[in-house]
Amino acid sequence: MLKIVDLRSDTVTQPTEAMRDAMRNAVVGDEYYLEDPTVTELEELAAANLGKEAGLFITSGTMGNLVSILTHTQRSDAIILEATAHIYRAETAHLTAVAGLMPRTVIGNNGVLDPVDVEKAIYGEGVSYPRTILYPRTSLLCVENTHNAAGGTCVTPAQMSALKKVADSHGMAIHVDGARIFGATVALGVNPKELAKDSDSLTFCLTKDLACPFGAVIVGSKEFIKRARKNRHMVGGGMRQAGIMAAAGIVALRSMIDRLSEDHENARALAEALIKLGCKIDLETVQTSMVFFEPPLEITDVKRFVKDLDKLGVRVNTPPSGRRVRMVTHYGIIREDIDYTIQTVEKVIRREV
Ligand code: TLP
Repeated sequence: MLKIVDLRSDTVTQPTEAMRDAMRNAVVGDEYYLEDPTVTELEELAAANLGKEAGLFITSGTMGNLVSILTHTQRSDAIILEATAHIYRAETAHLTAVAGLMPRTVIGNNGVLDPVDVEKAIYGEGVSYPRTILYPRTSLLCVENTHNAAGGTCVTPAQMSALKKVADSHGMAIHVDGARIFGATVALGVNPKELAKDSDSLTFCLTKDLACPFGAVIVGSKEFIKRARKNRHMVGGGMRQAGIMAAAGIVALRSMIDRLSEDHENARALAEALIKLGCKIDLETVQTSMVFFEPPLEITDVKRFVKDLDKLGVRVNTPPSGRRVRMVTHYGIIREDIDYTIQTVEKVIRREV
C-alpha cells in the first residue's frame, strides 16, 4: 500500500483517542440556554489560558474572525491588516461583504507590522474637523499570529506592545487572528497570557495545530464576549449540544500544546534538507510548523511537481499562483514521514518518477 504523508495543512489531522473518549462521555445541554457544561468549561479554560475574562466557542477560525470584527466595528469603518493576512485574502472578503468595512493593508516584515506604517495607514490621520467628516473611522487593527502566508512566523510580546501603543493613541482595538497562537507561544517560549495581553480579542482554532475535529474559541472581556455571542447568532453560528465537540477542545488545551515543539523540529529538519536539495527557502521564516519553498529552477512546471509528489503519496498545498509550495507538519507526522518526504522530493527533482 502506498504510504501517504499529508502535509497540505495541519487541518487534516485525526482526533486523538483521548479526544474521542472525551467526546463520547461529554455531559451536554442546550448551549443556547448557556446550559452546556462542557462548552462552558472549554470557554472558561480558554479564557484562563490566555488571560482574558471570557470565551466563546465558535464553529471556525473564519467565523471567529468575522464575529470579532463585527463586534469591534461599525459599517463604513476602516480596518488595518497586514497585506497577506488570512482575514484579508482567504476569508471570502467577509470584512467588506458582511461587515461593510474598508480594508487598509500594510506590508509587514515577515508578517510583522511596523507601528509606524500602521499609523500612516490610518485614513485622514492628522487632519482636523471638518475634513474628518470625509474619512472613515479606523476602529480596528488585526494582527495574525502565527502569520500563515509569511511562513508561520511569530509576533512577539514586545512587537504586540508597540502595536498596542499606536492602537491606543488612535482609539483602535486590536483583534488577533491567533488561529495558531499556541504555535507562537511554544516557539517563542512565552506564556500565552503574555502574548495575548495586548489584544482586545483573539480567536484561536482548535482544528489546526491542536488536532481537534471542530471549532475555534474567541476570547476577550466579558462585555465583548456578550456582544460577540449575539453577533455569532446573527451570522447563524448558534449551537445546541455542542459539548460533544467542545470536549475535544478541552483535551487539546490540556495535552496538545507542549507537543507542538515536535512539529516545529520536524519542519526545521524538513526545511534544512530541502535546501540541500536545491529548494529555495527563507530559513528565517521557518519558526513553527510551516515550510514554504520554491522547487529548484530546473523544475519549470510546479503544478506537475506537486502532482508527481502526490503520486508518491506526499501531499502538499498547491500554490494558487507562482512557485511557492507549502508543507505543514502536525500531529500524526513523525520523523520517519519527514525522511520519506525528503526522499520523495529528491526522486521527483531527479525525475525518477
Ligand atoms: N487556514 C487554512 C485554510 O486556509 C485552508 C490552512 O490550511 O492554513 N486564520 C489563519 C491564519 C488560518 O490559517 C486559517 C485557516 C483561518 C484563520 C481560518 O480558519 P478556519 O479554516 O477554521 O475557518
